[in-house]
Amino acid sequence: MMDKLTASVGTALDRFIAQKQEQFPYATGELSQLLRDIALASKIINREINRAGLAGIEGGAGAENVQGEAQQKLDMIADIRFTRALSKGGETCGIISEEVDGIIDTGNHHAKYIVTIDPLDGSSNIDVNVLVGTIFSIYRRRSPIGRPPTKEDMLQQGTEQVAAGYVLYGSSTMLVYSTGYGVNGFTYEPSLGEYFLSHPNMQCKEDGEIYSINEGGYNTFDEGLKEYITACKDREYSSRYIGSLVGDFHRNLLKGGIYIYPSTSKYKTGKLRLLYECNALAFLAEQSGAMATDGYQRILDIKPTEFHQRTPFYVGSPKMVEEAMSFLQGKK
Ligand code: AHM
Ligand code: MG
Repeated sequence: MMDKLTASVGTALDRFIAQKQEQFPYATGELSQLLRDIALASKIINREINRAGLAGIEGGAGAENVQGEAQQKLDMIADIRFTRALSKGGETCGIISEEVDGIIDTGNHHAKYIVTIDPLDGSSNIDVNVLVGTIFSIYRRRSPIGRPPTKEDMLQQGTEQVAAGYVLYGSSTMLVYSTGYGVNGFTYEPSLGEYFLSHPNMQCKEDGEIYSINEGGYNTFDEGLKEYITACKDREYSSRYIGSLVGDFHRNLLKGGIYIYPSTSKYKTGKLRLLYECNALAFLAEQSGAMATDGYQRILDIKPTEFHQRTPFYVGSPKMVEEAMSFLQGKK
């Protein structure tokens, strides 16, 4: 496919985006600009995260987000930075953010695109200096150009994504994204202030030996899932759980494995959000040969009804996801 043909390691992100645009003669450059806006905002967040302890901006801000979870200061900073970058960039007409209840109207009513975003996922990990991430999806608006974004623009099925990605603020910072022609990963070089292609055409292994799940909820898991976990233990698979979705997903993408956030007694429909966590990662998963379901159906086929709706999430190497689903559904 297009992305796979020209990608060469070391290419700067800006150049890579420009090359991709040239391969599509009718492309207007708006999506390219939007991706650049996200990359720029991520660089600013990266700077804030790296100096979080020093700047005394670590820790809770004393407020709660729309889902009643303690908001970290950096959550809010990330939300503001991304909203500002997307608004000023001019290509996005509406945003759904984890940190905000309703639609964020950027005022760019002539813009074509919608963005759903978790500006800082895994933010409870900041206090303990563990990696965090940003997750985003991009859709084309459904409503006519020139008007404010609508609910229908925002509640699109995952199959409608035109691009999706994440930024991993880890031991190095990476931007991983797809426009539907494979998945490419870029590593940030802070002294140059630029992302460079380091992981072209990322492919998830068909099978793996790592399972990632918060086993604290084990007693409330469905019986079938308990049996799957037991099967993983019987085979002495490795258990790895960072508690930062982007990090757990990224590791499994590189090494093979499965990540599960199931239905528990605390989170009956799972904890993760369809619009700005699961759909983006499901898109990347499928683009890399991995699989993403809610245990019963494909994540990308779920028709969203609410902005902040949650779903159980089974994602990773296809053989592992299929087996976990068989156990869950009592077929094994
Ligand atoms: P957040 O968006 O409020 O940060 O929550 C999402 C995070 C994921 O990154 C992670 O996989 C999960 O919550 C961990 O939850 P738990 O502590 O219940 O295992
Ligand atoms: Mg979050």
